[in-house]
Amino acid sequence: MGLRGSKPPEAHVLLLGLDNAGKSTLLYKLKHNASVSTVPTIGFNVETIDTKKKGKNIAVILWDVGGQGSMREHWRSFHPDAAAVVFVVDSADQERLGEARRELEKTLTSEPLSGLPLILIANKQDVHGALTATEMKDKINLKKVCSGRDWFVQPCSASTGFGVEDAFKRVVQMVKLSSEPGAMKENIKDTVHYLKASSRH
Ligand code: G3D
Ligand code: MG
Repeated sequence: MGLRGSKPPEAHVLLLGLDNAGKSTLLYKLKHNASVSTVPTIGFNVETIDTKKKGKNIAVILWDVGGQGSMREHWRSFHPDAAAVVFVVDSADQERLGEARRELEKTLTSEPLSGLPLILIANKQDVHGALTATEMKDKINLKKVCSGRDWFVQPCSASTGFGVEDAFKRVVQMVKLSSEPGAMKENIKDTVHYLKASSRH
């Protein structure tokens, strides 16, 4: 709404991670402060949250692209406009930690994401036996994986809400605002079109 040019700058944030990590739960907790029962995401969920950064209005657009294998190839299509990467890990699922780490490394080697800040969400802290944020950071060897970029590990429970606001504040603090806010790039539009079409089936 409003006059062209009066729109606040937009920051596109990719919410990535393996399936079942808690991305969709986190997104809806953040947006609606609600526990929505999630189904495995086919296609994507996107939500805009209006907030302020250094006293200026900005719109944070969170893209929750499905984490399942077949969807992962589409992550790449969302990269060019990204201002930050939020990578969600299930801290209680140590069996898949190696897989999560490999996926994270693969994601971060993507050229359009080079130098972007990474916020790692050590999710499901409410589950007994979950790795702490520090344990997670060490097991993933985050310092090495994230060399050349800002990074932060946030303990969180998307179910209870613990750490959710802090995670968002950290994202806002760390996002790099594009000098050209506004329109999505063509390839993102194409991807959105594709995903909408495929989720109808
Ligand atoms: P995804 O979008 O990353 O694939 P979802 O993951 O948000 O769909 O969550 C997958 C499952 O993990 C869901 O359970 C969800 O309720 C649960 N979950 C997400 N975050 C947390 C958390 O912080 N703590 C706990 N205990 N569970 C969480 P179901 O049973 O619906 O599959
Ligand atoms: Mg999901």
